[in-house]
Amino acid sequence: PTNEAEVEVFSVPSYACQRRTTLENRNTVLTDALSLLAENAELSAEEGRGVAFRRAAAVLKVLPEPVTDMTQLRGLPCLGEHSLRVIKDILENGASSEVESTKQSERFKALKVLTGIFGVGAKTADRWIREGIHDLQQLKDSRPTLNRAQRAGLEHYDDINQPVSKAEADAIGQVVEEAVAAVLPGAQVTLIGGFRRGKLSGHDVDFLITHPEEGREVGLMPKIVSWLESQGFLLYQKTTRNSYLESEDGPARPCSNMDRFERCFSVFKLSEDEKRRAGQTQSRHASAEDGGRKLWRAVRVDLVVSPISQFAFALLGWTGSKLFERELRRWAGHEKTMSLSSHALYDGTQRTYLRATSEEEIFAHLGLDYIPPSERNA
Ligand code: 8DG
Ligand code: MN
Ligand code: MN
Repeated sequence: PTNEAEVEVFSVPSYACQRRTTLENRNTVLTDALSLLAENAELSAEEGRGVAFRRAAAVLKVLPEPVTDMTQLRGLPCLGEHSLRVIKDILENGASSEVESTKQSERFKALKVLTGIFGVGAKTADRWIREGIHDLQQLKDSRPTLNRAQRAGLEHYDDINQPVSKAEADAIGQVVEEAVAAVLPGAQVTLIGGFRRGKLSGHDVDFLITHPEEGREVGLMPKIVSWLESQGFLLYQKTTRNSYLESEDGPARPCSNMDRFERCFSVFKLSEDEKRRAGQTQSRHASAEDGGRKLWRAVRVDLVVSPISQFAFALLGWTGSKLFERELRRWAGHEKTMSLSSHALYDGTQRTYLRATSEEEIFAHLGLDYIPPSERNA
């Protein structure tokens, strides 16, 4: 649709879960700027501001053309005063002064470097910064007490901060398939997270594991982890019982099989061997040139086990994007009086749990058009 001035005017629904967001983005300059401000807010314990910037960026991601004029943004949802100011600055001056000064700021740079250590969150990074620690050398020199995750994070810092390719994700997928087949034949492995949404690289690789027979998945995670450990694939792992009660809000928790949902945060050792076996690199023999060259890399891998009865909810909940998930839950609560988690969907009006065996059914329960994973890149 066009207005009298022949300026393209776009119409966009307000919840990200009502929109189709592919990886094609005609406004990366603007969305990168807003994402950086979102990241800075999140790292500064300003979650509300972070979400506001994320929502604004997500609206720009679905526009079919690059924005060239502020009038094109009239009537669009989620664009607050602050985000509009940033966009205007970029359209008029080629850059946003706030974004540029944030990028240059010692605090932001330090927060990025320190939270780049696996196991270090914004709170720990902030404490270190207040103690005068701004980079990895200063951190190492100050000999702080680190937990096991942080020690692994520091040791494999460069690898973990290097993006994971789809080929590497697939090679790890083959190893996970092998592990699962060895400890529980019939169990199924599904790639989730960003790679399921079609991303070509990611910060980690995420897998969801289930078994078609309810209950067979109980105790599965420790077996998978033991197998991987015995084969030398794990540089670090921490398995947690599902933190359902602590982490999920609302009543979306069916009381049975609550403790069956387990997750494992790990650092995987991916060697050239696995990549080769996955058919991705030329077959080659070790040579003198390999002397001193590292023939493996560390990769962050997340594993989740769910009972088949909750599989659709887990699949939907772990495919992301994070903003898409947040918006689904907000839609459920605010528009439908329902409560959605990665375990269940509770209907507060009917006071009952709504069953689903597929993501399509969950969208239908929520009164939303089905959005496939490749269009959940909000
Ligand atoms: P990336 O790794 O390529 O950077 O992107 P991603 O795959 O989208 O991000 P992710 O950080 O690996 O998260 C994948 C999904 O998992 C995302 O939708 C959010 C979800 N997720 C967590 N932690 C938790 C949690 O504790 N509970 C639940 N239910 N979901 C979670 O990351
Ligand atoms: Mn991921
Ligand atoms: Mn993850």
